[in-house]
Amino acid sequence: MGATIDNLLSPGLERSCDELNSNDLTESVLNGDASMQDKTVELIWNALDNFHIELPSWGFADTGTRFGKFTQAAAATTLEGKFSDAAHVHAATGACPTLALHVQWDLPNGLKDVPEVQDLARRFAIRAGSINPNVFQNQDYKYGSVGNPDPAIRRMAIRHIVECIAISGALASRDVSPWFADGSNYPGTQNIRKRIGYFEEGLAEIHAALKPGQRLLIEYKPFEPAFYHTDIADWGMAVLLAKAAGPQSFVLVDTGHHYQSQNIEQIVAWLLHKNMMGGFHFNDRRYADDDLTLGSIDPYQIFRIFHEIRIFEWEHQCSADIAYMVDQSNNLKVKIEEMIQTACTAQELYAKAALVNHEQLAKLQQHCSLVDAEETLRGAFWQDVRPAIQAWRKRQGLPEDPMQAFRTSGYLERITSQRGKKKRGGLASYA
Ligand SMILES: [Mn+2]
Repeated sequence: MGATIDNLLSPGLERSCDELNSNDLTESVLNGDASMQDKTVELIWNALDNFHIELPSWGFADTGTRFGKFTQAAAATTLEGKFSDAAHVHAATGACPTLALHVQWDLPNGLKDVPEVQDLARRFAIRAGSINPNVFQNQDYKYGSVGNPDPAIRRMAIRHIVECIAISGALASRDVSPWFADGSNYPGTQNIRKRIGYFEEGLAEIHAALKPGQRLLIEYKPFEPAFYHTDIADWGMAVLLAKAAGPQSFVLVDTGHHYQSQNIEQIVAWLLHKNMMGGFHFNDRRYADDDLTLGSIDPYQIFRIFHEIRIFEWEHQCSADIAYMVDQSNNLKVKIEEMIQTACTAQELYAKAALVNHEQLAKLQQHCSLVDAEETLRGAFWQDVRPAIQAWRKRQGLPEDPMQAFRTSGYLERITSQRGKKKRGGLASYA
């Protein structure tokens, strides 16, 4: 562990807002301040060199709302299609080298499907990412999975997640991230404490199956589909269960899984402080778990989360071991375009967070210079990082405009025609 806040501080530092604002990239360019511009570009490039965000395989398939779904001719119907689509997003952005897999949808035969996934990963140069068990879809899970009062159902759920750990091991992917829909809809219908015990027991057994280096990421959600109580409803419950499970267990923060107005970056700060921050499922929302495109509603929220991570890393002089993943469900935008938009937005917001002057901020916080501290944060957020990101892309041999490059590649037209024909053919056979 490196420098602490205290030994980074030097007394008597107070800067005016005007001085702080002179850090603005646009202004420094206008003033011909080449060194400031170079430093800003260097910060952004270093940040992007080390920033990756994992795409969800289900983001390329036809998914929808609980009221129905609007299908797209170009949506992937096979795992090969999902890998191929993900490879195009990565080729356009350079930010998405891994694909999260959902066992029930992508590996319906479990371990037997591993060779096919390995083959696809090689062919498309996209690595298998986090493995997502499914203990919420089968009819057996009507009253819960690991929290079900029926020991046979609990056993079935545990066995499934243990198999997912084996799949993850075989694919050399690191994280297994179960989400539990477990809960109840009416007061008095379930014993909440008994179910806590089932989760403690079940997760400990699951944890025991982890090999060295593997991680179990526990995701929480306050409500939906359960509307009275959810067994893992918030980050505190997730931390306690992860701690009870064992040292390779961490918490997964899905940005859509919070009550309105909850301070998510504070949760992130706590998880970092307690060394329990495992990963993110990024998405945006206006009301509940809306699964909208990252940064589409509140980009400042995502920036603030990235800032908490960056300042933690600066204080500890290390990089936090966090899996950045996308978990979105979009059925209106063109799916691949939405993923390119997501990856680019994530890069922009991460780059902005990299521009916060941590040394200056620490001093201002220590002196309770409220306006100046806040302006230090806001100043970074409002910088236009896009020219520097464009330059980074050029240096990486990536297209300078990822969306434009994708649109001119002809890929969308090709898959729309090929997959559309197959789908129409499929429907025709029922006629
Ligand atoms: Mn999620």
